[in-house]
Amino acid sequence: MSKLTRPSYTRADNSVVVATDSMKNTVYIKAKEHPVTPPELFASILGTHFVETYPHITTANIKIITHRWTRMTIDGKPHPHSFYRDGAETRNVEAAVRKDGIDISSGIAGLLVLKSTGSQFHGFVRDEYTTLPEVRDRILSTDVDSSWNWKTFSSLSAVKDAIPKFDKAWTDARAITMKTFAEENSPSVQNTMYKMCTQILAAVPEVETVDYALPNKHYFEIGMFPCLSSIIEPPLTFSVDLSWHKGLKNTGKDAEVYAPQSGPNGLIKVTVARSQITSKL
Ligand code: AZA
Repeated sequence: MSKLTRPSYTRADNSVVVATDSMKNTVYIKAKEHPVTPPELFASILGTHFVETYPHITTANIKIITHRWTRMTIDGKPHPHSFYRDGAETRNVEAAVRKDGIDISSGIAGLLVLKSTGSQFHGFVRDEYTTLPEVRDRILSTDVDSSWNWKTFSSLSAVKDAIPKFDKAWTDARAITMKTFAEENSPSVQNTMYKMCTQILAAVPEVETVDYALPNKHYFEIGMFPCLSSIIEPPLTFSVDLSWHKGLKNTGKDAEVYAPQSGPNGLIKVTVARSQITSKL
């Protein structure tokens, strides 16, 4: 909390509070008066309003979440006024607007992806805590949460100068994420997410750092349950396959039926900064 708004928390001095209800009204009015896209621009307009209107407000933190409304295709033609919610994916923007500059982070969240092959994970530490088998072919699935953090903008007018760059960066980051996920024979989530970061840094020169947070959403063939085997005393050879039913084979090369694992699963994170990899770009 800033020094100037601290008395509202410590001494119940509401004279420094801009009511949350007024904030809500401000969002509606600014949305009527200004463009709301790209979200980076609208976040900067809103934040600038707060720091310019209230001398004691030093930073306005704005978060915008954009949901996917995709136009319906009816009888092969785009419908003029009907849309559907196209998945849980969102485009997110966070702006910290100060009197002397604007920091913007743009991102994608909730993009659920799965590939049925073209992913491996082996060579990792094996010790008395390890049950995960080494695999050279696995299902890879994750819920993409990615953000790219822009160099500080000096003012709202610097954000306005950059308007065309925001949609392009989002399109590029989304395409890079999907293409790398789809085409690469991934040796690990760690390495694949690093490659995504370096490509986004190369595609968007105004971005300084890129973050990914990817949960590992495991799908195991029925017959391979490391989580179950871990509760059985060694040797860890316990398996529940389908052979009990007329000798059905569903492991290794015969695997066709897989079950998603409800967790807990790993969450793998990375931040790559341009300054760390400049020589490689
Ligand atoms: N990285 C992966 O790609 N897969 C995994 C990991 C990991 O660190 N841990 N379990 N499965």
